[in-house]
Amino acid sequence: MKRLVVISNRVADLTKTSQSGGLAVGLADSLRQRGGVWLGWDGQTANSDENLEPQSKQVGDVTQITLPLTRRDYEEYYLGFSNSVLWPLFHYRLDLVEYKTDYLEGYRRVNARFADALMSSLHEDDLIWIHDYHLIPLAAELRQRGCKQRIGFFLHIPLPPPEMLSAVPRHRWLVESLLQFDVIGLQSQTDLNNLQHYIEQHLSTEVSAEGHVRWGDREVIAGVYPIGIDVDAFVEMAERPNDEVLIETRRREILGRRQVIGVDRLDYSKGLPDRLRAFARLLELYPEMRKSVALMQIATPTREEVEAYVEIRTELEALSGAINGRFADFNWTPVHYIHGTVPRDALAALFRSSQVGFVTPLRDGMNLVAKEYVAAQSMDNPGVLVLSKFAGAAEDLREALIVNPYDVDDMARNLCRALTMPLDERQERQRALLERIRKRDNANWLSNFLATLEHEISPPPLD
Ligand code: ADQ
Repeated sequence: MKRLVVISNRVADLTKTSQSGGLAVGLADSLRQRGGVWLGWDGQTANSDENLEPQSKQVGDVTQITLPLTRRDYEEYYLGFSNSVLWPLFHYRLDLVEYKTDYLEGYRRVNARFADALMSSLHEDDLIWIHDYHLIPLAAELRQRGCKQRIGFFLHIPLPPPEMLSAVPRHRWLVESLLQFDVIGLQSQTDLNNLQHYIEQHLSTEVSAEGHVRWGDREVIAGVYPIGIDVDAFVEMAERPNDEVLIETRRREILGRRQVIGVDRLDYSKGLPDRLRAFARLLELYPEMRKSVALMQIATPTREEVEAYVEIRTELEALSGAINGRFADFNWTPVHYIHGTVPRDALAALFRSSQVGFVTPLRDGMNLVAKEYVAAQSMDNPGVLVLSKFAGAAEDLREALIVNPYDVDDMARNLCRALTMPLDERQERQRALLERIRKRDNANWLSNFLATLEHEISPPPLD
């Protein structure tokens, strides 16, 4: 088995167990099995250019290499090009793009520094796997330095249609950089179609039905590898009693109240304002629902130095206050808004005790919360997933109630349908959804991607 070299913007904590969940843990397990290297930013900003040496640390068979960024790198590469240009653009939000030439320069500079730091650690037959939008030019930088190893790329976020992609200055350079990878992994068929259309329209190159692109003397494979979760670990966590959640659940049961749950990073792509409006609309359209249901929205702060994130926070606080002001009674608060993070075991228990998982992003690469909500349900009395049609997960999770996150009335009606759905229909949907998330779990994602990278085996077709 070849050694694996993973590069991502941030390096995950390699000492975490599968209970902590998430993609990082799956990748860390693969690294431990194969041995390898994980390289990324250490999360620190250095005050000067003098102290930018990579730091290397051995954790079992894995070498962890971290790099600091200067304050300027952080502003231009991370806050700037990555999160004020690529993130909004790739989430179809041209209105939020804030482009500056300095951002692009910073982005190229940091990618070049990542390449410099990596070159001396590479072995001849390593497999290199680069993650996400922060590092699109990294393969090109490595190739310029003579790297001949196979390099894969996985984009965790959506890839927009060519009409949008071409709004970013130097878009052609960006896509040509992508074609320096051997394998380009995307979350959904929509993303793959968008990439194919761009390549055909702007680079006048054909993409075969299997996703093969001939680019110069290189053969590149683009494919769909939907990311998943470690289902068993999540089921186990959700089944474990959690005293604090249990007390709240009992209280709700005594009062005959149901709970709708939303859990997200506080990001404008997650559709939170319209989600809250849809909940208010439910109370308006179906007055009998008042006092018998509440929405718990947990939103973790993120990227707070970018203006658009400050605005979304202010908007949500005002909205939840307004809804509570309008509908609350002395013994019932309709919206329970938590600006923070909840430990994963409590989260799993909260999913299990909530009758509806309300996942309504305006655009999302996949959305793992949708899969976690399904994994957490009991078969005796499962809840219902209400899912945006613009989440990558909606291509697969067809037994969810699929909604348009721009249509508040549609979301309110589907919330009502979820809250009144008979047990046998809920069980039928749950059975199908559970099978789907098991079929496309975290282990599957890893092995399919690595099979293409290592042996050029195409991913299994989506059904
Ligand atoms: P994210 O945008 O972060 O990921 P998501 O896929 O939902 O979105 O993953 C979030 C993870 O963080 C989940 O495991 C969730 O439980 C956890 N989490 C989120 N909010 C939390 C909170 N308030 N408290 C505790 N835990 C919380 C990006 C892309 C997605 C893609 C993933 C993986 O934007 O589309 O699915 O990467 O590729």
